[in-house]
Amino acid sequence: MTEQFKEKLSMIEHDYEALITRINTPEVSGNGVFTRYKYPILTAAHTPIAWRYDLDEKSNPFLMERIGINATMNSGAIKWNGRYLLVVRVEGADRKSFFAVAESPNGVDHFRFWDRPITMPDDVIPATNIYDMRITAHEDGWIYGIFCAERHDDSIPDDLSAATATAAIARTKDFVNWQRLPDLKSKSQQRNVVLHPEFVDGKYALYTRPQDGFIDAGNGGGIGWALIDDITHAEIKKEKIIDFRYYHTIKEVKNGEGPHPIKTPKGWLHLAHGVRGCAAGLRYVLYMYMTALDDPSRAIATPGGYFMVPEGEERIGDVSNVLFSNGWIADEEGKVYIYYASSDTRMHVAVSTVDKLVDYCLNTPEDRRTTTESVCTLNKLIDKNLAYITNK
Ligand code: BGC
Ligand code: BMA
Repeated sequence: MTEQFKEKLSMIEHDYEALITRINTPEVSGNGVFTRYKYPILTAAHTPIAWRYDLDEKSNPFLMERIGINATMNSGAIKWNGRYLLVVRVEGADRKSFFAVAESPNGVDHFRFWDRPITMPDDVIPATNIYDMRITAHEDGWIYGIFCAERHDDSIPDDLSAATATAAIARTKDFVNWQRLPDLKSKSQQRNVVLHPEFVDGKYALYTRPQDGFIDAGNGGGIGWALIDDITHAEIKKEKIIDFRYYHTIKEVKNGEGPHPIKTPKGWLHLAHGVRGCAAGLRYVLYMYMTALDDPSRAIATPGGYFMVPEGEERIGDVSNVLFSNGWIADEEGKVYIYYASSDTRMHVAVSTVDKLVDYCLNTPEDRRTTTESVCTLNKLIDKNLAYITNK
């Protein structure tokens, strides 16, 4: 190895280690509901050097990157053997996404990728692209990953952008070896399908998102719910909408379940994304809702408006104006780590607690869907506060 090559390599390694071991710090300001952390927890630069460089001076004398990594985003999350694991959607410069595990000892920094990406077995008809895995440690003992499998829509051969979205299902015990099950059978296309962690009426339960076309949620109505007899041949026979979309709300155009809901004594806590159209394109924000403990498909709280929106640098990226979350971790002590991606580019964490999120859901006024009603809701709080201040 020449001195020059050695020096360049050691600089790359030094910068990489500095990035991985950078301490993350909570932001001081905020709305009291959650606390954002200062630095993104994963970026393309966090992917291992050995994935990007050919480290052999003979075949790579200029020590250039050979394989470009474009983004690290929409990640599933789970606490596993005391470690915080993300199953990251890594996207190469070639636009193909793949899954890779990144692990942290504390959930907020030191995220380090495992040596290799996941080799996901294909279904009978191989997909062109796979992305956005939701992880569920199910009470049947398996850890499931449900993700979107995208293929060209060959019924429209002349349109190179015509595609189909299907929910793919795989399961694992160690995040290295995955058993691929047949894709979900459904009358409509599906993205954002999530497995509920418990059996419901003795069956597997899925949050679904029926859609008219590849992009268009159309008459799909919103987040759906379906019970599945056999997860090894999953088929939606009956589907009902449990979280509807409405005109002039943050989820007018599309919505989709985030990670699987968190069980609390007061009900199931849900995190989802809502999409609306505007002159700048689609705007993706996060929102929450709660469902009943004895029936996870029955809404008991629907706080109005968004929970989180892109802020600052989060607003800019490959697909700007997007927050997307498909992973969160509720710790033993009631802390909740919300993992979210900004603008299809990088991963972040915000921290809250189960108690705060339940309080947020149960006490945030609903969206009553007109200006008049919103002002009315606002005045109620002002009246209460004015009375409180006068009586003090
Ligand atoms: C992209 C996804 C996106 C979907 C719909 C896919 O090709 O990879 O990130 O959600 O299209 O726009
Ligand atoms: C899709 C999602 C995500 C992505 C978002 C914005 O519909 O499934 O993959 O973050 O669009 O591009």
